[in-house]
Amino acid sequence: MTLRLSSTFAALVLASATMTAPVAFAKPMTGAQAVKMIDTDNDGTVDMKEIEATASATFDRLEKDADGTLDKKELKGRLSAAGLKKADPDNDGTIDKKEYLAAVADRFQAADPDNDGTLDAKELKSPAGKALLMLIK
Ligand SMILES: [Ca+2]
Ligand SMILES: [Ca+2]
Ligand SMILES: [Ca+2]
Ligand SMILES: [Ca+2]
Repeated sequence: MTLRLSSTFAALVLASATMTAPVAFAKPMTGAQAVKMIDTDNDGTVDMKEIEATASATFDRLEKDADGTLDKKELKGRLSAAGLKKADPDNDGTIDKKEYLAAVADRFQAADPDNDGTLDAKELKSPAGKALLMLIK
């Protein structure tokens, strides 16, 4: 009984700690944090394969109504109207996974001015890098 009570208490403390934490989450991610999140092989940079894995998981997470495409509502805050138009070559008003990954690849290229096929923390912190992160995080 006592044990149960104290674990309930612990859960409450944990919950309130989490409630005060969002300030940290609300801050924009630093390049280094972004690398850490995406860099599954831990070499300190993110390559297209790692980005694609993250993007693919994000697509599935955003795709709430499971119709196979992301619509304007599902993409809210990630793509501007102009960005959506550009990412939608078949012009059906929604982004399927192929279109999404193509848009991600586009932004990856834009964020990789030294063209070495990987993005380091500095490149991810650039405006193009941020645009990429906004699309896939
Ligand atoms: Ca890596
Ligand atoms: Ca959908
Ligand atoms: Ca489309
Ligand atoms: Ca690079």
